[in-house]
Amino acid sequence: MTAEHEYRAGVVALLGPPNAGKSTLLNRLLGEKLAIVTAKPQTTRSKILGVLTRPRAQLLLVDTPGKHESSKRLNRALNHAVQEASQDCDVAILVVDALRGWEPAHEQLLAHLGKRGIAVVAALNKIDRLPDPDSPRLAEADEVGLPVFALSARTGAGVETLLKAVEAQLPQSPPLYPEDHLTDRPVRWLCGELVREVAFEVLDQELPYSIAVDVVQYEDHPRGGVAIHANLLVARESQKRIVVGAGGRTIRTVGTRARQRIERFLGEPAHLNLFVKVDPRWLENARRIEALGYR
Ligand SMILES: Nc1nc2c(ncn2[C@@H]2O[C@H](COP(=O)(O)OP(=O)(O)OP(=O)(O)O)[C@@H](O)[C@H]2O)c(=O)[nH]1
Ligand SMILES: [Mg+2]
Repeated sequence: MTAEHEYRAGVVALLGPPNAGKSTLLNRLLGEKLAIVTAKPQTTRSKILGVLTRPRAQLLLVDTPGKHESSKRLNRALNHAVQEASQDCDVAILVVDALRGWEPAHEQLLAHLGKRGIAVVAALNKIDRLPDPDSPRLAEADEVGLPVFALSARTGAGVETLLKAVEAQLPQSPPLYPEDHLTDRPVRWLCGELVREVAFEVLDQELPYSIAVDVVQYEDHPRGGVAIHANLLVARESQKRIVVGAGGRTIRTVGTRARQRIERFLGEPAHLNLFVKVDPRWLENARRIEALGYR
């Protein structure tokens, strides 16, 4: 058997600035929805590992939060997740928004990865939004000598080419997870993420970034399916009023939609109870941040 027929496996980190499309690309690569995606930056708050098993290679894909400048404790936790991911990976995919181009965050990430000798490729994402799809501009990544892959995480165009290139960079290894393994995240946590996703959608412009979902109970329901009790944590009383809405209308909409999404995800009935709680210090409270899985 020649070397090129050996199986490969390793960790592939998706890195880049907020809103570049890392989570969309993760979901596209997996063909499943693991990470939540919204039009707002700072959507992803913790590392998520998704397992993609292919005929010749297994990719352990790590989605990360966008890289941030601020020193708020939550942002420090986010950046810590980025740092960890970029230390522990075999290949890094730097995700670039084709409309925004190469940004300082890419430069910082690249410097960090370069020091560790990690293989890096650039994914020029959102080419479906370029006026002229034949002329994706990624001069900077080209100049720093990275292989560049123009693609659209939304449509899937160009994604297979990227995958092949990434596979080729992985170390030879047998698969590291069983073939049917999808993620290291508990289903309970993923359900909380679906609630957070719906809250982002329903509250749209009004939503404070300082919202978190804490799944406090997740168990079999006596009449079948699962019973989930989750708290939506906000920082202030005024934010609670927004999330609850007039006569509780907003939180009911969130609850209904989230339940439907959870049922689709689980493939069984869900009984979802949502409560809105004011917890003024959660943003600054490291223990809570850790308890909520953001580290
Ligand atoms: N048109 C288009 N939109 C995309 C594409 N990929 C992502 N988006 C959109 O870009 C926005 C951000 O996508 P995310 O996947 O949440 O970005 P992210 O890099 O994970 O963002 P953070 O988690 O906040 O760092 C969402 O509105 C996506 O629907 C793409 O290929 N084409
Ligand atoms: Mg994300």
